[in-house]
Amino acid sequence: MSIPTPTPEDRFSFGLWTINWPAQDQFGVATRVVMDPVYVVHKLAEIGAWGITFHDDDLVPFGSTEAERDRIISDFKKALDETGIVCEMVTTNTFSQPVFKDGAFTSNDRAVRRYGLRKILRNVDLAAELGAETFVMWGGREGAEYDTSKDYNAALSRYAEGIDTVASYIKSKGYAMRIALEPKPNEPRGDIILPTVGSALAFIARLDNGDIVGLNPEVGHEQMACLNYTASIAQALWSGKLFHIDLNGQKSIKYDQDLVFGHGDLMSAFGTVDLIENGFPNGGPTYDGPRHFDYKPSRTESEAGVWASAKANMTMYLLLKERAKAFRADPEVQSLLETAGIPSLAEPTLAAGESLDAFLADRSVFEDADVEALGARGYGFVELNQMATEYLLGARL
Ligand SMILES: [Mn+2]
Repeated sequence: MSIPTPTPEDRFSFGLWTINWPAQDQFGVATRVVMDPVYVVHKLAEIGAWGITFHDDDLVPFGSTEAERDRIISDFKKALDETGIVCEMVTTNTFSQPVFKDGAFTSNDRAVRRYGLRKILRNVDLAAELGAETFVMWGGREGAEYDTSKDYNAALSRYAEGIDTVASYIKSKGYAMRIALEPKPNEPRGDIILPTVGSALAFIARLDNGDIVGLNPEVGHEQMACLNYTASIAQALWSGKLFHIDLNGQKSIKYDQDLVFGHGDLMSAFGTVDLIENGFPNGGPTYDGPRHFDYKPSRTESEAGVWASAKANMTMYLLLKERAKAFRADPEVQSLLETAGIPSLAEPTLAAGESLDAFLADRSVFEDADVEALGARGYGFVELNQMATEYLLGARL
């Protein structure tokens, strides 16, 4: 196995806030300088990336004049044109400034909610101008530290009102763009509204304009809630709502680490890439969107380390992709999948045309069933998983 080289055909994209994070944290000041976005675009092209994404404030510093904003955007567009880097997604920062300390759409202050809505709508226009097809919304400050401080019923209604308003704006403008909500359980708020993929799916089902609202699940965010990222994106796929993905690494339920993809739970990353690249074993909905990384180069890294870590994300993905393809292609694996009952799971439990009466009358199902024999069956899941691990480690080629 050699180290693969990423190309634009792989459709890897990076948030401007990821590689350009100056590495300030709760306990320390920045250890790097913020780079010019034009330089970042050129560097991304150089290392084989395909796309870039940003929050409005990553590109245009908060409080810039209209003239400054126009100049920055024009320079950025020129860099995109020169390099062929695609701006595939845009998102709005409704969490950094003091005005959003209690959230944007769910702030207890109505004037803040109205201000936040305008900031987002202005950014929708910019996203459309740059050709972005996905508009991500991560409500990092939509939440609370204390149950006494938030009327969750009203907050959910205001959240829905906000998302529906943005969605209806997108439709009214005829933009070819979809909204992707990004769940997260906590951080920066003590608890965030829409903490998991499951919560967000239930929320979207209640929206008036939910047809253009889906999800942007992030590896670390699900894992912070001790959930299985692969299973979460699988349910988003099953629901027709996997609009975008944020790949990174996380080691268990602690603060949001934003490590390089695969540098957290490697086995889970293998499962994720296997699903994205190879689809469900029995077929079904697939993901064909960008392979987007939302990681942070560790605070210990210099600029050289920033680009090394950016490359590491892409290399990890390509290595896992190669391993997952080899795993699926092995006839021995196919036979283990058969033993495990994977193909059988795709068969409907009731036969075609079988009535409930006929089912209830079939004594072989229940009354005469050999429950002991059914219980004695081995599924061979461990052998299957060991096989996957051996492929992952390169012990099998
Ligand atoms: Mn994160």
